[in-house]
Amino acid sequence: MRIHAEAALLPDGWHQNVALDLKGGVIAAVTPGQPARPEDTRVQALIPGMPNLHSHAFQRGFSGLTETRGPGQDSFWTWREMMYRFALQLDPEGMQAIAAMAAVEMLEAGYTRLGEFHYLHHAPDGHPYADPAEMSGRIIAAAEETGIALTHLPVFYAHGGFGGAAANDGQRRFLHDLDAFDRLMERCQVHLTRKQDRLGLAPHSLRAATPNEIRHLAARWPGRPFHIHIAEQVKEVEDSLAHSGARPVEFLLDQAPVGPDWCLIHATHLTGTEVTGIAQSGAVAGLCPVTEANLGDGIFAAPEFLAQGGVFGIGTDSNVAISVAEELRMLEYSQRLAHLGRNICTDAGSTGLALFNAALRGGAQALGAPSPELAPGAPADLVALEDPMELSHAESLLDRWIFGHGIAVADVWAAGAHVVQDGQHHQRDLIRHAAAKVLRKLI
Ligand code: NGQ
Ligand code: ZN
Repeated sequence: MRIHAEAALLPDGWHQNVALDLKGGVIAAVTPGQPARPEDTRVQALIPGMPNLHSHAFQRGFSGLTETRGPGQDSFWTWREMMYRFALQLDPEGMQAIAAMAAVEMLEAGYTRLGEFHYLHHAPDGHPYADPAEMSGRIIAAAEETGIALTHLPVFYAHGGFGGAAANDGQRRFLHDLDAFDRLMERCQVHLTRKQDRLGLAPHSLRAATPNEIRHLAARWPGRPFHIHIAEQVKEVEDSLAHSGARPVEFLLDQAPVGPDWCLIHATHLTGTEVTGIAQSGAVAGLCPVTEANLGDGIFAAPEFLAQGGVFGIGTDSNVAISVAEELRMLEYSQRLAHLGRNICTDAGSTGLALFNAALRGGAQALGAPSPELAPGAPADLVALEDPMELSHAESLLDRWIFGHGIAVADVWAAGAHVVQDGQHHQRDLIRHAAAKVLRKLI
């Protein structure tokens, strides 16, 4: 089939009147300067699909339901208590229904690959399911149902604090030792059958995994996407200093073989030396600006990191909101508020374009995925934006989408399948109905 775009964002920038031939889920040819043919699917502006490098899909289930003040001072840690209560109720069917809803919303937002950092492994009583990858299988089924590409990241979670402290009861569904985790990984490989899917892994954090365990996992599964939450909260930095005398990122860089396969999720609280250390390691900073704002985490050192060639991507994390534009806007606006300046996340030219291109590249690196680009041989993961004002000024389109009014995702192709049309996923009603049924029971 052939798509005709009035404008398309190719690797070297915007081009007019671009014809794209798709074949077998892949872009076969890209030809600028072509008139539209009657049989073409016509769109205004075509861009590559964005990777969502960090999500906990189940948390979509309580989006907007933790915004009420509790008895004391609310924080990340009081939010986590509520999140654990929700997590303890979810069965495999509920997991699949909510994950599918989240995936529909991700595709409708312009994300075409999901990096699912998945730790809700066991039955509510803490015992493994007959298939230890039962819950992973539900995430994989949700991705297959909706068409989104998946990099599945089973989480290794063994402890409740620095130094191998015992886990608490609210964490009982998350826990493995290294042998059991090995079996989980092997079962995940059996569940993953689509060619676009990948398997990585994720020690949850320095609170949940010891340096020995992290090193063991990195050696056992080399070359796979390797994610870890790090330095998100001030308390985490203080606990790390109390335990080892080192800050979390300082400690990790010293103790583990951090490199380009790694993705450091949040990396919010950094010294200048830590910023340089991450940039030089080649690891991706996994930024989740909307969730980080929602949870009161802090502001990432973006200008310093970018000036040193640091690579970043974006994730929807808690899925409190699911939007490519909002993540990139929050990333830039938090910098403007902190530094009292404008157009901070770019050296020159369009801020929207700089943010978008950087997040595409970093997201794909973090998820072990082919580079998302409108070029022959790339996966046909495509997003069409529509401008109701028909300004046909492509150079400003990403800025207007991210910072302005009215630009919307109209169409999405995932591995060549036209899964979103007129802004709606083709299975939206069915999937919404199933998720609504689960949530009415749970909440
Ligand atoms: C999570 N979420 O695993 O879902 C974490 C909270 C923790 C974020 N960090 C739990 N945003 O870090 O202990
Ligand atoms: Zn997270």
